[in-house]
Amino acid sequence: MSQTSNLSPTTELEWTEAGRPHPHESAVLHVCGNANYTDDLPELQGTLHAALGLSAQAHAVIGNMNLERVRQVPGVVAVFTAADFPGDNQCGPIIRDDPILAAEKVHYAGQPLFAVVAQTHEQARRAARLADITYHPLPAVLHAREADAAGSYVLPPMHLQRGNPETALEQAPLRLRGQWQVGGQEQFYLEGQIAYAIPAEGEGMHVVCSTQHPSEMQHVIARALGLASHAVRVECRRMGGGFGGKESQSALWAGVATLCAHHLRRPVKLRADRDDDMLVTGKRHDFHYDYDIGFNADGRILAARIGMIARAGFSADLSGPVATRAVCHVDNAYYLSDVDIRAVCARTNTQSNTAFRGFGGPQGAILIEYVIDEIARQLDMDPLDVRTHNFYGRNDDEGRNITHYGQKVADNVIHELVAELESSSDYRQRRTAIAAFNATSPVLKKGLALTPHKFGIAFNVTHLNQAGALVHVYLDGSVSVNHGGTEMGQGLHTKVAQVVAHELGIPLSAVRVSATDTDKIANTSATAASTGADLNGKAAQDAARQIRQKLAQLAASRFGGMPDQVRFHAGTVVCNEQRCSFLELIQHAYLARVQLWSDGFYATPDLHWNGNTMTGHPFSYYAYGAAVSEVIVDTLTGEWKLLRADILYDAGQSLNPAIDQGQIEGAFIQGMGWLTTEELVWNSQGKLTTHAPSTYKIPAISDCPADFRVKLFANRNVTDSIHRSKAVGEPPLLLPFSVFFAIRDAIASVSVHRRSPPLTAPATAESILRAIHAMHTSE
Ligand code: MTE
Ligand code: LUZ
Ligand code: MOS
Repeated sequence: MSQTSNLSPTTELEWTEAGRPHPHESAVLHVCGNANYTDDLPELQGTLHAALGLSAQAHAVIGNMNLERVRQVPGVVAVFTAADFPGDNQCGPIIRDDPILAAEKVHYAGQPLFAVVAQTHEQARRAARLADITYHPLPAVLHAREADAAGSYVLPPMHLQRGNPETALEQAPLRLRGQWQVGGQEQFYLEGQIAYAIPAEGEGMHVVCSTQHPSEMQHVIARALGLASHAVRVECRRMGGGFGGKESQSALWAGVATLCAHHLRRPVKLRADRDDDMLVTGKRHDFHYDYDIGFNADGRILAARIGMIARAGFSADLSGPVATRAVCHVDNAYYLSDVDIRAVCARTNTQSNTAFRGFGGPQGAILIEYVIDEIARQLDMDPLDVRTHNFYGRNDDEGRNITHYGQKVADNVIHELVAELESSSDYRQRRTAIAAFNATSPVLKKGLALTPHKFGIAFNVTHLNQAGALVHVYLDGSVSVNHGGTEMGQGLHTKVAQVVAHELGIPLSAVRVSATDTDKIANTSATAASTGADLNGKAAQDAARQIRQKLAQLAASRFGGMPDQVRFHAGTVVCNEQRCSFLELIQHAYLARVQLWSDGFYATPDLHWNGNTMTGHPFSYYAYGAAVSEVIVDTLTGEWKLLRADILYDAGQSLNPAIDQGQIEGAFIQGMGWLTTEELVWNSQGKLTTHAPSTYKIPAISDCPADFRVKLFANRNVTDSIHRSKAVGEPPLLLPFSVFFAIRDAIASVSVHRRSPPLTAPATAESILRAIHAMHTSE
């Protein structure tokens, strides 16, 4: 599928386990089916299985909950409701507005009301359908604009202003106003939500679950059961994908499984089937925009007034930081001098929307790309030229390098990166060739687009930017690492192991990362915001460095010379022109009673944020990228295909170019699904009707372009990140903006005028056809 990438090892590193394209640490286990996910663990004797009973109504007071028929199903052991929590029935990650099991009222169709525990998974699922529940319906608000009109929000509105947007808008020679929207997206991790709760001694609890945030699970469970945190141990070896959907919303499943296990003192597993998973959990926020833009004849944006409505769903969950990230990404790669941005989190009677790869960043950035696409059509310019006219200034261009929230862009490479991609992708020649093709092809139309991105790296909630690690060196020279990050397929454990191997000068095969475990590292942050390797890599480096320093002192005392001149290299220790193996030094250290394990800690420096003024320095650095996509659209059916995609991504000095390439490809295809085929549909009663792969279409391998060229941009982080690398998890999700705008470009070609196709996201085949129809009818 993929072709080239610059896999050359980094030059500056003298020992290169970091920076090399090592395979994922579990690659062999993955392909052999031997990697253990939570549901693969051997079940303990006496294990019971739980299922959830879900609300049939979107908004109602719960009348009578008759669970007799549920209890009578053969195999059923117990039924639990909100009243059974000894502690706090609450899983809201920031604000406590999120019950684990609904009490008194239901706020969306699909909200869990009770849990039934049975001998088998199948029995529990069947029983859960048999409840007799009466509801006293309340008016349900299902649409974001409806909630906005009613002023119904889950959080106070946000506002950011810079310069004098009113005057700048009035004085701008040209003006563009409108509304637009992008849809939500289901995370569709292949492994669904699951928790396995095992009672431990006393009232203790050991919970194995699929979560990006073991510490948060520990806290939710401890509060729900009225226990101290030290009584609850949460463990996760790996997830079969999280994509943000297991950052906060694994808590409901962990909370319910543990509630059942607590009362029954037996192990209880709660595994969501796909329909329940999609009906219960929140998704990417759909966004609804109002924009008013002032610009000039060169296509330069002079002023912008932007309103964003994020559909939060029934509770706050992570909507606050999601909306903040959206506000901080409406600039994407462009300098916006005078802006007025408002963002609200609309309260609707639907699932509580949550983190999803990009975390509001894509929803912020795509709006300005849409605006630029509109400006280009209005001025009859190539959209790429409008883009480059609006880029942030180069780093020495004082005045055009401060973001609307006040952070200086000190690492801008977008000019060079886009120039390189424009040339390597033959953008201009292909533009001409496509125009010629379209002129002679009445039904099939091609389209082309290049879109850039700039993505801020760090949790925008400053205190979350911390991490811890433990490194243990054993007497056979093997090394065990544990850190607060979780593995969801993104290759975090591989990268952290590479950092430790590099630090100790040993081969990667000598290092193993063990399961994330709240008994090992306390008070961890979610593995999110693409910061997994930045934070945990630095923490593990800190731990490994402390061990290396002790070993260096020992080597110097044995061989002479200075400790800081001791070299650890390829399993060998070189000191004062003498050498011994790492293993010999370890054994010597043990006999000399030197500590061979250490903890490590890292807190990202120089971050601050004022939530009231929405200004500060929320990001450690920016990751840049750009993509060129070429599509072909069948104007009679609305079907289309991505023919070729060229990507250039700035991973700084990549920790692992092979893993980064996989992340870029995966994010690109996932983002393409969001903007094209993935459509969430709720019926007029507020029930999600697209709750299985039969009705919700994620991309398949056949949707990947036959010609897919992914390259890493030669760069080095100016910020002191781990080995000067840059994050890669989320930013490439913005690259398939180019697919959406290429489709729009193809549609525009059916009209001789350069008019704007009315196209919102997702651009499903139906909406593509509607846009084509509109182009014909209004000609
Ligand atoms: N890659 C895989 N294979 N599976 C995932 O669930 N999640 C993404 C990204 N890449 C994800 C993934 C998201 S939402 C984030 S925030 C990052 O990985 C988290 O990991 P990192 O910080 O270690 O990059
Ligand atoms: N901020 C952010 C967050 O930028 N990304 C996240 O994933 C996140 N999660 C929780 C709180 N703030
Ligand atoms: Mo990723 S959305 O920050 O889990």
